Amino acid sequence: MIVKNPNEIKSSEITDEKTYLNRRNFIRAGLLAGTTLATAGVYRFINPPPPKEVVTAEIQNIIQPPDFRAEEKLNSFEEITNYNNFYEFSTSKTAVARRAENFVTRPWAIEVGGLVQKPKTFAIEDLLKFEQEERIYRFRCVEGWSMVIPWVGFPLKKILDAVEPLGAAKYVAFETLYDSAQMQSSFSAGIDLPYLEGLRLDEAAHPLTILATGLYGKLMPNQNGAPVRLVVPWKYGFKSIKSIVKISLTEKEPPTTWNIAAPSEYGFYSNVNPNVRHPRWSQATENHIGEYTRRPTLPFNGYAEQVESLYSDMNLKKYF
Ligand SMILES: Nc1nc2c(c(=O)[nH]1)N[C@H]1C(S)=C(S)[C@@H](COP(=O)(O)O)O[C@H]1N2
Ligand SMILES: [Mo]
Repeated sequence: MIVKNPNEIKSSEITDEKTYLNRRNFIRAGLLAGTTLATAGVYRFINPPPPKEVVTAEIQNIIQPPDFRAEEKLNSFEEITNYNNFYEFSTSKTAVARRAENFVTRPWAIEVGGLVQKPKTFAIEDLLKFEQEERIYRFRCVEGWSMVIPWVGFPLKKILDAVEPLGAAKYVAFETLYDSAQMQSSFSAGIDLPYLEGLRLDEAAHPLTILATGLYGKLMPNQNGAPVRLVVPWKYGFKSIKSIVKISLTEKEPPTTWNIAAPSEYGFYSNVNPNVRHPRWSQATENHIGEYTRRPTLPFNGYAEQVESLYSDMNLKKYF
C-alpha cells in the first residue's frame, strides 16, 4: 500500500500549484436589481448542476465594468471550474470537479455564534437574499497560478453586523462542512478536517471581504465551494475557505488548517507579499492561466491602497 506523505502533498499542492487569490475588485453598488440577478434567481430556483459556460453579452457587460483594465480578461467558466483546490474531495486540482459533482448543498445553513449579542443561523436562502440586496463584486483572482474570476457575493460585514459582536471579540473563525459520507478522510487529504480558517475582526469587516454565493452570475459550482465560500482578495488562496457551515467570533486568534499543518510555512495573516519568500520558494511571480510568461505578484495582490492601513503597525515579515 502506498501511503501518501503529507509533506509531499503539501509541496505539490500548495507549493508549485499554489493558488494565490489576487483579486482586484470592482464594487458596483446598487447594481443588483438588474437582470443578472434575475437570471441567477432562476438558476437558484432549479438548482442545476453547474452549466457549461454560458456568458451572455449582458452578463459580460454587467460583470466587466468599463473601467476594468483591458488586459484583465476574465478566465473562462471552464478554466475556473476545472482547476480547483478542495482537499475534502481531492488533492488533485483537476479531479476536484468530478469528485464534487454530487456534493449535496441543500438544505444548507451557516451557524454564527461565539462572542456575539445575537447568535443566528442563516439559511442559504437568507444568504442568497443578502446577495441580491447588496452588490456584485468583480475580482481578479491570482495565486501562484492565477485567474480572473467574476465572483458574486455580499460583504461579510452584513452578517457580522446582524449578530452584533461583543467588545471582547477580536477574531472571526470559519469552519467548512465535514461529511465523511461525501468527502475523503483527513488521512487521505493529508490535513486535519474540518477545514478551518480565520481573520482578524477588522479584516473580516473590510468591504473587500465577501461571502461569495456564485460566479459568472450563477450559483457557486460545487468545486468552487458551494453553496457559500469566503473571498479575501488580498490574501493567499487558502484563506478563502469553502462550503462554510460555521462562523464564530473569538477573543483569541483561531487555529487555521494550513498553519496547523505547517506552522513555519503558513502564517495566520497570509497577506500576498512578493517580498516575503515562502521558506521553500519565491512568491514574487505568478503563472496566469492562459498566459505563457509569469507575472510579477503585487503587494496585497494589488489592493495595497485599500488594505495596507490594516497593518500599519505590524512587521509583515514576522506576521506572514
Ligand atoms: N474547505 C476548503 N476550502 C478551501 C480549500 C480546501 O481545500 N478546503 N482550498 C483553499 C485553497 S488552497 C485555494 S487556492 C482556494 C481555491 O479556490 P478555487 O478552487 O475556487 O479556485 O480554496 C481554498 N479554500
Ligand atoms: Mo491554494
